[in-house]
Amino acid sequence: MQQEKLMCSGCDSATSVLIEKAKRDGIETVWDRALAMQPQCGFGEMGVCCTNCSMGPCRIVKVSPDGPKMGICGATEDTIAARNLARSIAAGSAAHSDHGRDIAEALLFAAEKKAPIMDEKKLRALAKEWGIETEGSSAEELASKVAGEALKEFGKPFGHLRFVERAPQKRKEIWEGMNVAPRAIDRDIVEVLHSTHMGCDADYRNIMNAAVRAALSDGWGGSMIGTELSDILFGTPVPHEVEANLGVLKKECVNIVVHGHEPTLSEALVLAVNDPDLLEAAKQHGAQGINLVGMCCTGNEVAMRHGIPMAGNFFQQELAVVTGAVEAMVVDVQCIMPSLSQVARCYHTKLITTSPKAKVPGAVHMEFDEKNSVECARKIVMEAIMNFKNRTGNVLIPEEKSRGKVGYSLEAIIRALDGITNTFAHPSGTVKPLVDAIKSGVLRGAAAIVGCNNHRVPHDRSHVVLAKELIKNDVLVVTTGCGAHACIKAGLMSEDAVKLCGKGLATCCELLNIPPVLHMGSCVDISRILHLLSIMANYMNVDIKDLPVAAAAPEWMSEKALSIGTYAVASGIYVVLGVAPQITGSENLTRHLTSDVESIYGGRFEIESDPVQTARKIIDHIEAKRRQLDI
Ligand code: NFS
Ligand code: SF4
Repeated sequence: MQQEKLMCSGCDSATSVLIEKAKRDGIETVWDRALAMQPQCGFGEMGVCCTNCSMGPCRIVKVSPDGPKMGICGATEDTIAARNLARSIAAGSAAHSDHGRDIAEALLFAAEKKAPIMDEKKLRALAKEWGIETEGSSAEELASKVAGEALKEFGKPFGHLRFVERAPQKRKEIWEGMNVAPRAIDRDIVEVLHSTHMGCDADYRNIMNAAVRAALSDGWGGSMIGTELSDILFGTPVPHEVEANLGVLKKECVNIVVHGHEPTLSEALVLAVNDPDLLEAAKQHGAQGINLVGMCCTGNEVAMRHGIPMAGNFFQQELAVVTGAVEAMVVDVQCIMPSLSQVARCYHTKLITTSPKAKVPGAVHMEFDEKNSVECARKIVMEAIMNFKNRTGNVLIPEEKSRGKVGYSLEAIIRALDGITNTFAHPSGTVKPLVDAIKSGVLRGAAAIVGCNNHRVPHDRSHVVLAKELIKNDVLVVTTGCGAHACIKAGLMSEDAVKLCGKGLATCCELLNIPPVLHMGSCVDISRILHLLSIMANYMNVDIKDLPVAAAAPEWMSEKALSIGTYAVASGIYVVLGVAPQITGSENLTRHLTSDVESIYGGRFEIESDPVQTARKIIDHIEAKRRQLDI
């Protein structure tokens, strides 16, 4: 049973075919290591292992039979579990926000170099939103000012983050009342590290307040900066068809997989693979062309903006190499399994790291310089081309691939909705059709399915089963990250998926020509969802917590996912986690997060591993919210 649970249960054949090949080739994958790891450490699993100082590691023990359970310094299970969780949330917020900072710097460099700014309209709108004078300024001047203001968000000494203003008034009051309104991104993250230092904050509720503020500085800060500035610099996504799954690799071509997160690298690669000189070089080296495909969140970014095929999600990264057909796996930051270097060694694949923040022993490091992005990308592509001749006969590209429509940015969703009203105006004016559809009950509500893969759940199954259950019950699904990969692979972003919908949702999809599962981007793009919900709540004159919406991270694993879940809850959203966070050793903390916080923020966590039950709970939540709104 354990083994069966740990293994890929065959959600898609491309994955299972390559797991078999990995076995034949003697390659160990994430599933093998997860199995070898059993049983996992119970103290760690429950979040009550502390290594915050060198008197530890501590688990909680009783000195006398009736005494309290504590670590050596007297930290209780509540303190230890809360500190561990808060530090994870801070790390997640740091990862997303540092990504946002890199994008702001890239926008600044682009402005200096007078490189193209792809969405000037969005740039001008954001400048206006931030009170920057736009009249008479060139795009470069404005880009430079907006980037400068964005960079100040990380360390400004006074005030609150600018994007907090996007939240409904009632939400801002709740945050101010709790003293958790995010101030400056770096500061809010640092404060968590300070207060969770040995001998500092011991009150789990207070620790969680600091963690909430750091998480909000991710969702309404670093991530939102990442998304908005990426759109300005590289273009705001529009809907179009893409192919997905490992079958997108091409036998006759130089295959380059770009994996990681920041669009700066992937955008430069998109330019480089279309360079006529490099295409010619590929031909001279015996290939028919260059095939760039995307993996994980960076795959979402380039699919959304350029229609680059989506090769797969987190648990498929090793398998991409196992095909034997990948000349280069080019990575930047986050969600890159260090095992890739071991796997790559058994094939001809070059693992190329590009970020000074993420080097892997055994990989080739070709540092990516944002000031000289295209030249760096060209060198990387050439490295891949020259590796084509080293491909052995041990190649297996699975046949399976699917198609679907991606690219539903906030703007694209609003434009699609415009299909019914034909009244294009400011976004806030045009959520009317969506709100009308929800009010009339044609649509019951909306749910976000986000997050990673995790060996504790059969690969992709929870994402897919949950999405199917929801659309069957007239709940519109929006998705990002590895959840989005799972959904497109399962065909849920295609026209055919309309057949799986309830009558109301099917009608909406046909009328608007949209799939029932909307791809909204990478994990930083969950900020698009926050923005959409704010606009809807403002339009309806309610708070986000009043909307018939919910979120689920059915296969989550990363610290970023914890930060996302926390800012979602603190923004008033009901969030179902398919994998229990490492907090269950503290009853108080578990109760706090799954129950008590609801009376503060209106959102809360739920832990539910069964995707059908998850759907039931989400639908019940949505129906309860409808009743409260009297619709
Ligand atoms: Ni987001 Fe998960 Fe990673 Fe993306 Fe995939 S694992 S938290 S989904 S690629 S960040
Ligand atoms: Fe142990 Fe306290 Fe040190 Fe943690 S901080 S390792 S509980 S002594």
